Amino acid sequence: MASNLVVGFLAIFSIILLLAGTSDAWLRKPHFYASSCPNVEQIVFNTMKQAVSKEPRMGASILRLFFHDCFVNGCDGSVLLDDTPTSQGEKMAFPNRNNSIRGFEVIDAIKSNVEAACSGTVSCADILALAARDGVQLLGGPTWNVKLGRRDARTANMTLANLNLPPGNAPLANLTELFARQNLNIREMTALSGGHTIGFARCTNFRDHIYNDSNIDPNFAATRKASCPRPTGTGDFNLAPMDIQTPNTFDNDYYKNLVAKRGLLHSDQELYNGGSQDSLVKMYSTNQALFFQDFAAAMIRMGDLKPLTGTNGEIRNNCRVIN
Ligand code: HEM
Ligand SMILES: *[C@@H]1O[C@H](CO)[C@@H](O)[C@H](O)[C@H]1NC(C)=O
Ligand SMILES: *[C@@H]1O[C@H](CO)[C@@H](O)[C@H](O)[C@H]1NC(C)=O
Ligand SMILES: *[C@@H]1O[C@H](CO)[C@@H](O)[C@H](O)[C@H]1NC(C)=O
Ligand SMILES: CC(=O)N[C@H]1CO[C@H](CO)[C@@H](O)[C@@H]1O
Repeated sequence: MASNLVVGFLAIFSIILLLAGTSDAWLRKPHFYASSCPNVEQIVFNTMKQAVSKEPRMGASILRLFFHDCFVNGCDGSVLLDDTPTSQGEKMAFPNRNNSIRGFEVIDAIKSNVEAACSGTVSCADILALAARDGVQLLGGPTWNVKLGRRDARTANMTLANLNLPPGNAPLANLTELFARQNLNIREMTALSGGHTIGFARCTNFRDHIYNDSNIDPNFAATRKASCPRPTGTGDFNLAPMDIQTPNTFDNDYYKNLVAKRGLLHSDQELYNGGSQDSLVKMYSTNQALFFQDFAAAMIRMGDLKPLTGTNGEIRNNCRVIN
């Protein structure tokens, strides 16, 4: 009897410890809006579906938007804020500027559809987290449960965006450090980089790699040079697919390309250049299921970054401006 009681207490006690110990106790998965906005996931999905069928690249652009939100003070919708005369947003940070990050109109459309159904309830940060998940799935990738309950920042920080967002010419050590800063390990970094199986990059971001680096397939380099002239300032905005085979399909081609030395960015090829990530890249290149599993898990971890919860922040009425 007495020992049963002790065992029971121990069990309850360890459950409490477990709950207190999980880093994600703050977000109720995934039913945060179950009574306040029961259709939110459907509304986001339907609007994303329309946007992606109109322009498949939008799935990629929204995924990147979420990444750039989370790496600057957590997933708090800060990246969505426009500049105002008195406060600078993050849209002019170097990795974001000149409309390199895009998809704001789609987020606006989702927000207005969500507001029509449940006014003043769902944060822009949560909308972005859901939309990124849906974009990946709509292009053929994995899906996952998005933890909800984030609130929106009342500030943005362009300086921090410049410091925290990885540049396309970064070496492996720098990439590793930038992800470690966000408590993401190197395996999670390599999995998340698989986001580059969709979307496009500008000549200005891969010019040096195709003209100056030697760890690149010469035929691939020649193909890319055809639409990315050498002199700076010429064709800077010309686009190339991050995955030369299927830029609108979320698959494991990114890793196959790295193994074949067809990474588009210098930073991409750093993951398969004789270093610590070679074996994982090789594994993902032959095991898409493993990549999908790791990618989904890492997206959830990235989505957990420094959330505003409770009464912190706000639920923005318009994703571009604070209330
Ligand atoms: C590992 C470090 C990373 C670096 C250095 C990097 C860098 C870049 C660069 C330079 C571009 C092209 C931007 C342009 O030319 O306008 C790009 C595009 C993109 N990135 Fe990353 N990125 C990284 C990680 C990630 C992660 C973690 C994700 C998402 C999970 C992601 C998703 C994307 C997507 C989807 C695009 C294409 C966007 C579009 O077509 O609109 N990237 N990235
Ligand atoms: C923005 O981030 C930088 C770098 O962490 C920090 O020094 C600065 O105080 C931040 N600015 C604001 C307005 O929070
Ligand atoms: C890599 O990190 C070092 C040290 O922080 C920095 O000086 C250098 O500019 C970075 N290089 C790139 C290409 O980001
Ligand atoms: C390649 O390297 C040379 C020498 O360091 C440099 O002048 C040039 O700007 C680099 N980039 C390209 C696209 O040639
Ligand atoms: C290629 C390029 O960088 N173009 C523009 C990007 O945005 C800055 C700031 O607005 C402009 O000065 C550049 O000309």
